[in-house]
Amino acid sequence: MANSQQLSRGTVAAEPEPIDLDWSTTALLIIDMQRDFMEPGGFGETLGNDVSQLARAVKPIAAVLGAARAHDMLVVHTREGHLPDLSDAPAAKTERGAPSLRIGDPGPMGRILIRGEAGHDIIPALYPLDSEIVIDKPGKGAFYATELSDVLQKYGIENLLVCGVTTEVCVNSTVREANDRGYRCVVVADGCASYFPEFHEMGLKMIKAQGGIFGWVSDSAAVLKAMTPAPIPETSSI
Ligand code: C5J
Repeated sequence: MANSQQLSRGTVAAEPEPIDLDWSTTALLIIDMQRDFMEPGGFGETLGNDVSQLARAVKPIAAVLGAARAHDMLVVHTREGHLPDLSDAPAAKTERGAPSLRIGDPGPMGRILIRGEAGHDIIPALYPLDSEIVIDKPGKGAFYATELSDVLQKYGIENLLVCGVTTEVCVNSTVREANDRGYRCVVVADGCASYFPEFHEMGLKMIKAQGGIFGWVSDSAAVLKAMTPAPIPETSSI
């Protein structure tokens, strides 16, 4: 719920430069915080990744999510995954590489990366409220073959705070798509993670280089500070 101390705008410390945001036209976009990427036995692990690398993003995202909810900000969660008949999964994706299980194969959390299976769902710590929007996407970018553009236009969104996994894949793909569509993207660095720490670092550098070629990079502390009203100074009665 909104509270009387709410700020309508805030300046977020970011690189390459601070950015002033109107919270009423800003949405929080949380990318693919799904069990399939975060937990053993899911898609991420079938690709040979150490899924524990992603856990560090959960607390910072939870903090930003709490602030976004307190500001009545639009919150959009995405989930990567495919229809049970795999009709939206190109062979170029399903046949690639040599994973221990392929997309659609049965695994410990249900069929790998398939909508409706336990592994496809968002982790309990960041579970969407009924009032929040969940976008199911077949690709890496959240705009491809989804209703995300329509949703953001409907709510008058101009700015996106972006968190999620993985930094260099679905977060980067989505930020690039959003940038081309005219959205100002502020990526929350500690609210993103990769199975490869060096890719996380480079993924963020690619976004903020060249004067912010795709967007801005900040962190959860700076975002929370920008969303918190400064204390009112005490006035002396003398
Ligand atoms: C990947 C994603 N890494 N959500 N998906 O395949 O980044």
